[in-house]
Amino acid sequence: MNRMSITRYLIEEQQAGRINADLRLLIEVVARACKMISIAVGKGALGGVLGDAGTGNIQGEAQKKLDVLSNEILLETNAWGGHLAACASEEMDHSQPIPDMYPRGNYLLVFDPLDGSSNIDVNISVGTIFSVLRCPDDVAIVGDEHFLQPGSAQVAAGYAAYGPSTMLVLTIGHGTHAFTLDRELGTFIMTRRDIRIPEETQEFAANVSNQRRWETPMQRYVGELLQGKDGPRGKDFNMRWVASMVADVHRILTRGGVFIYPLDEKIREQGGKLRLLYEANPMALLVEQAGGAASTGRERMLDVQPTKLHQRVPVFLGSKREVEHVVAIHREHDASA
Ligand code: AHM
Ligand code: MG
Repeated sequence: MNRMSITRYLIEEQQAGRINADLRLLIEVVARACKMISIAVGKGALGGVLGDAGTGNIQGEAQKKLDVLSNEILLETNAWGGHLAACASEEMDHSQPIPDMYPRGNYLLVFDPLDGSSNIDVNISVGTIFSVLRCPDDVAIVGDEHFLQPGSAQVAAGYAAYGPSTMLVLTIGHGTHAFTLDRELGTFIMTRRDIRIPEETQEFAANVSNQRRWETPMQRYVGELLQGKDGPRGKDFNMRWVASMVADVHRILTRGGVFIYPLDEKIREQGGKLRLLYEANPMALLVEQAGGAASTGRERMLDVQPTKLHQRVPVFLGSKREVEHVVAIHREHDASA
């Protein structure tokens, strides 16, 4: 059988001049870290990894044991290879430069080590999301400010989904490709090349329990979806919400759909629920590279200039026509306001 391992894929991309050796190593190391996290997630209660860590992160969220463990795995595996200048994470207040005893590289890695934490203890899919940026030249001490680059500057992005199978979905800016972990070999094998998200969809993902607090355009939008055939859209819509962004986005990359996490009154001050640098941006790049679209409702996601490491944004992404529809509804609303 002619199977394309992630190593072979990356070497061929390097030979084609699309990535250099350092970026190849970086992605291989992240993939290895994801395998380690996958093993820990898979052990569940038998591994003693479920439950709260008893600590909180800068976002005021209680950390789970697996949040902390996954963060440590990503930091440790990436510390010594010489490919990184610094890491930043959902679980750390500030970015962390590579320790002085190790060689320093030219890339910045930012990640959500275990996304969908509320699903850990109930045995539902969770994932790891990551984004790679270039460290600006001539930086002596790397700090949070160097991570504040728009999503269009990402040189690679991806996620690992820890579901019935473990998958790694990756883009280096040349299409979005999916790899499935062969557990016997311990190798990620390409199982979908050049994923294309259908442009039209009849499926949406939203936490509709927040509907009454959403901004007016989104109340209207979802209201119209729920009216189905009898409403202005003239067709029925199905709804799915895993509450693990990785799992919801993976479904959309597989069969289309639109994912929405709008601004609501409860989170207005924070600017949204999902974080720009390590949730929205990597997913936006993967989705755009698969022919979909990603927006804040008012701006292309990848054009947003970040001002804070843990900045939050409203998120609308997935099938292109549906995201365009969401953007049009925001535009009409803002024009009439
Ligand atoms: P987390 O990174 O702390 O797990 O939070 C992000 C998660 C996303 O995976 C998911 O889309 C969303 O939060 C679910 O939010 P809610 O619980 O409000 O439905
Ligand atoms: Mg998250």
